[in-house]
Amino acid sequence: MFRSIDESCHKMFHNTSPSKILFSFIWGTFVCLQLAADAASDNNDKQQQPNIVFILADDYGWNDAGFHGSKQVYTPVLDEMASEGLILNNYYTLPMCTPSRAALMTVFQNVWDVRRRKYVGVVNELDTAIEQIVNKLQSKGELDNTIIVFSTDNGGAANGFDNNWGNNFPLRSGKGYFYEGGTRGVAFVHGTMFQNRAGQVSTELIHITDWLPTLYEAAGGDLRYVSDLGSYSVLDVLTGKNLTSPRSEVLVNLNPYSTAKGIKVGRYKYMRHPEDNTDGSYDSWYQAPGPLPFSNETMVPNTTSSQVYCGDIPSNVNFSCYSEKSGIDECFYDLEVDPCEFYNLIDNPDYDSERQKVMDRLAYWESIQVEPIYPPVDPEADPVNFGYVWNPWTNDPRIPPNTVNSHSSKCPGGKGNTCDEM
Ligand SMILES: [Ca+2]
Repeated sequence: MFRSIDESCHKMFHNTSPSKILFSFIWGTFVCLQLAADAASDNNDKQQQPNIVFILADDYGWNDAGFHGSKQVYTPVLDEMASEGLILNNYYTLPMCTPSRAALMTVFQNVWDVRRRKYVGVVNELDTAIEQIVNKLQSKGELDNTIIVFSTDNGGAANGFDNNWGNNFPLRSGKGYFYEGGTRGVAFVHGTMFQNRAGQVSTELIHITDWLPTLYEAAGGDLRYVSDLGSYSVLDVLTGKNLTSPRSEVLVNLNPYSTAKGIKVGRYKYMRHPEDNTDGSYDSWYQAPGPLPFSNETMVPNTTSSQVYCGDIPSNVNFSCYSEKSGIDECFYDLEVDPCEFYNLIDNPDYDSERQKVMDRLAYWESIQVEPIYPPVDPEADPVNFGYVWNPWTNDPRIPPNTVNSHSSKCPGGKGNTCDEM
């Protein structure tokens, strides 16, 4: 893994201009991209542009980081970087799409422990790999001119879902669901550009789609070129220039092939069929299995402001996402007072007007929704025709050139199989 960084990104560390982005997909391989040629051409004063290292961790759970108070996962490097940088505590990803349905497993507690321990071990390897990236940047004198972004791609797959043992506790549910455990993600930024906010925790709303304009601006790009994406540059929030996020809402999902939908507007969140295409059996709260901690390692001492506290799971409330009034599986939460989604307010008349505002925003997004392109399965695309390599195979105008729509055969409407490759 380390060698591949060294080889593929050799140029990055020996050339200080223009800015480059290192995308690091942690469970996979490292890819180094020269992105900012456009940004460079916008930038007439030729000031030195930053390197950008974007670390996207797969299915990384809210409760799988020391800086969120995990007593089980040992991430000293991430914790140190997060404490030197700015923790993004109101950050949303997508829930991702339909995972394969595995039969419900009936296993004993010690099997859970073993699997959770394996997961924790992988996270610790991730932590070590990131230390190597940072050390390499430092040894090349590039660290001061580097922006490091750490983000999960969706919530952790908890309690055996997707055969995985991430953890989002106390957030509800996890990957594949619209609940907070599936969408509220782990993230921080690190770098001298953010030194005015070093050691702080941001509660401003940020979405994973905001990285493109944000990093484009950070690299000196002109935002007019990326203004029509439905996303926002939050660079001023990260640098401290303007602490108010331009974003006020997050569209969680609008599944055009079902009635599943979700939106968060300000402090309120509405969902209909938040289980989306899953079988709905992982919609609860899952404590990290096994002892706390697994080892004698010294955990990060003070993470009060970046943790979510909800107390014990209430025993006397109705957890279902269901409206008696409408007879529909729908729910409405006030995340500011109820970040763990215990109390469904969908039928509470005190929230009628707030709920209507949220529904109006959802209706707006539905009105401008574009039909997704899911061409029928084309056997000509089979890699067997191209020496077992995915390759462009068609001039179909619906498919952008030089793309490989490897998902089309697996995700026609998201039913059934997994289409989550990262
Ligand atoms: Ca993922």
